[in-house]
Amino acid sequence: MIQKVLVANRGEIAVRIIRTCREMDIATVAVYSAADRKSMHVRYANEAYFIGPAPSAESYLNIDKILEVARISGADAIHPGYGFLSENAEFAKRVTEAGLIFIGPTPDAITSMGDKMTARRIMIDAGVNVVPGTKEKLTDTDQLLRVATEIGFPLMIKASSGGGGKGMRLVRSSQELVSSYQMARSEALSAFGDDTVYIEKYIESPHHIEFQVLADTLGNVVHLFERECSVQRRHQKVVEETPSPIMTPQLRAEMGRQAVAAARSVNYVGAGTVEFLVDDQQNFYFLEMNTRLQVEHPITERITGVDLVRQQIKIANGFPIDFSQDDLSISGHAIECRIYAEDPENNFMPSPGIVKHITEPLGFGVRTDGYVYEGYEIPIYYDPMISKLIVWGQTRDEAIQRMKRTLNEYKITGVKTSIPFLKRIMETPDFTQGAYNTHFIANNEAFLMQTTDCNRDCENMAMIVALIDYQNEKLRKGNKHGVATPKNSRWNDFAKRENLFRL
Ligand code: MV4
Repeated sequence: MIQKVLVANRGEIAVRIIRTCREMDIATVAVYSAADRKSMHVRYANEAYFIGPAPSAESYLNIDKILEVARISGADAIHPGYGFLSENAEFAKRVTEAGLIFIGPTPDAITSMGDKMTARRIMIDAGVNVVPGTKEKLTDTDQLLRVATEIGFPLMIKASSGGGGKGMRLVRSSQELVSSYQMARSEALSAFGDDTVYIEKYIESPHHIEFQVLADTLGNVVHLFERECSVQRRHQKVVEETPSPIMTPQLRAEMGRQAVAAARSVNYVGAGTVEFLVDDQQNFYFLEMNTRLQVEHPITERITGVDLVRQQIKIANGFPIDFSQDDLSISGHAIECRIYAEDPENNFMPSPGIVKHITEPLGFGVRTDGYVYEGYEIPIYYDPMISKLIVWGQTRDEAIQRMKRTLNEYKITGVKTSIPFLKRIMETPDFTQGAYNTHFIANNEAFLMQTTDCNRDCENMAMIVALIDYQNEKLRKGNKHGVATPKNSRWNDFAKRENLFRL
C-alpha cells in the first residue's frame, strides 16, 4: 500500500495531487528547483527536497536526482503530474526498476502512444477510426507523390515523434508537396532527433474532443465522457468545457466505446485521454492518446463527481476502479478557464513577476486550482499558468454566467493576466451559442482583441475621482494652480484598493 508519494512536479498540479493524498492519509514529498524555494507546493507537502538549478533540464527533468530523493525520503510511489517527466517511458521504467510504484501507465503504453505512427497502426488494428492517411513510413518522393494523390489535397504532414501540433505542416496543393515534405523532415530531425513523417488528410474545421479514460490492473476500462477543447491558441488550450455543445447521445456512445477500445489495445493502466478530431458531419478520427493526467481534468471531476487522482492512486495500489461504466452519468455542465500570467494586449507575452494582490472567486459551483499567493514571484523558467478557474452550472448558460461572474471577481495585480481575454471569450456569440470549432480564436480575433481590462478601468476611474477631489480641495483653499498628479498620495492607494474590490 502506498504510504508516501513523491510528486515529481511543481505549481498547481503538485498542490492538486498533494490535496488528494492528504485526504487519503498518504504522506507527500515535494521536490523543488532554485526558482521554486518559495513555491506553494513546497510548503504544502510534508517534506520537500531541493533538486537543482532553475532550468527544468537540471531539476524537474533530472531522473537521477528525483530517484535519489525518493530513496532518501522513503517514498514508495511517484506521481509525475503533467508535462516534465509525465510521458517519459524511460522515467516510468527507472521508477519501477528502483522498486517504486509509478502512478501511471506502463513504459510500453507510453512508448506506443508517444510514437504517432505506431499509435495509428495499433488503433487501426483495434477498430478505432483514424484520419485517412499513410500506414507506412515515407521514404522517397515517388512514394510521397503516389500516396498524396491517393489521399488528395489539402493534407497534413506530421512528425511521428511530434504531437500537440509540433512538427506539423499543412499542404494545400501538389506544388508545395516536396518542399513541405523536406522541410517537415528536417524540422522533425532537429526537434525530435527523428525525421520520420507521415501524411493525413486535412480535416478542414474540426472540433478537438477528447475522452477521459480510466483503466485498472484487473482489466476494467471505463470512460468518463468527453471534454470539448476547441478553444485553443497556438496549440495551447484556453477554455475547456464538458459536455461538448455538439455532442449527441449516439456520438458519445460510439466515441466512448472507441476510446475504451483504444485504451484496451495498449493494456492501458491509470488515467489517460484519447483525443479525436470531429468534422462538421460528426465523423470522428483518433488523433493521439495522452498517457497522463491532463490540465483540464477538473471539469470531468465536476460533472462526474469522481476524484481522478484518488482513482489513480487506487489503481496504482492494484485495486479495481470504484465504479463501472453504468454507474457514471453527467451532472450539469462544467467550464474551465486557464489563467495565465501573460499580456493579451502585447501578443500574449509572458508576464512573470511578483503578485502584489490576489483575490480568488468563491461561491456556489466554483473551484480554483492554483498555487500563487500575495508576494509570490512567478518564475520565468516554467509555464506561466497561474491557476485554473472551474465552474459548474445546471445548464451550459448557467455555467457561462457563473464563469463571467467569477472572472469579474478574480483580482490579480502585479502581473498581467489573460483574464480580460477570457471575459471576452465568454461574451463572444460563437462561444455563447456553442457554435465554435478549432478556428474559434482566429475567426473572432477582432472581437476578442477589444479587451477592456477591468482592473485598468477601475484604476482609471478611481484616479479620475481622486483627481477631481484633489482639485476641489485645492480650489477650496484658493489655489487655482492646484491640479497636479498626486504622485504617491493617499489617492494612489485609494485607487488601488478600489480596483481590487470593484466588480
Ligand atoms: C490535424 C488537423 C486537421 N487535420 N490533423 C493540432 C494539434 C495536434 N494534436 C493535431 N492538430 C491538428 N491536426 C488533420 N489530419 C488540425 C489540427 C489542428 C488543431 C487540432 C486540435 C486543436 C486545435 C488545432 C488547431 C490547429 C490545427
